[in-house]
Amino acid sequence: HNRKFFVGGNWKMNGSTDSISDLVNSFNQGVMSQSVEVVIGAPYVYIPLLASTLRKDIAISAQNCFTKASGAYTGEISADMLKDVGATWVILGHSERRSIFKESDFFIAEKTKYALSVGLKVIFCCGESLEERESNNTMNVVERQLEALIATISPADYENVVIAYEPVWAIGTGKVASPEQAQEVHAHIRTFIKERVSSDVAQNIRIIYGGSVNEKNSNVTATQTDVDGFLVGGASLKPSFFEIVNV
Ligand code: G2H
Repeated sequence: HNRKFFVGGNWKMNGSTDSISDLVNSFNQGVMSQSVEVVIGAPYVYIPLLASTLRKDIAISAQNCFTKASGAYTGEISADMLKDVGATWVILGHSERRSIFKESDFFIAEKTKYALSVGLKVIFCCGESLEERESNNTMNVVERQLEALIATISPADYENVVIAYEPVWAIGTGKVASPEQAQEVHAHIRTFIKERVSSDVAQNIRIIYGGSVNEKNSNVTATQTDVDGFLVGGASLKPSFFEIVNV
């Protein structure tokens, strides 16, 4: 396969003009020692700051967007607006959006479809909770989340999609999934996509792992066959993020 390694940073609702400027300075001096695609997911309001200061070989992502271009949707941000201010990616379906903001599989699929239609690329997140894993429902949950996407976008769209597998029990908890646990679900996702979309899409789509990834635990997981990169939360807010970029 020729899947380019992908490392996304998800800053979540963190940062200030000062702290982000410092981080950008550090990232701008970092050396990328391998062929890798790097994307930073920033809070909406800091996207213009990144667009004007961040090195151009790191792309900018938002962490959410809505399903319409404009209109009477108080408080929402459109994919069109994100593109306008310099984002080229958007993270959709993060478990925090699913659980805290009650976003449904269908809504996330609709957001994905709309974002792709305006030319944004999408990091589509899926993953099970601890309760779901313990009741042996990991694969059912991930399949259900992907099924909504598969029913909504077309096979050609997957070229602009990266799937992030993020087990909820591993998010921000310090409990990283073992390399074997990640590989097992990633392989399952790839097979599911082969069956439900095509072998071509399955072969080419990047499936990245997220959940307590840091510069100390990323190296073994990175070598797993079906792990094509990472989505990094807490550890993307520090200069050492570049150690994961170069894993
Ligand atoms: C999972 C991840 C980034 P963290 O949410 O999306 O965050 O690395 O802090 O667990």
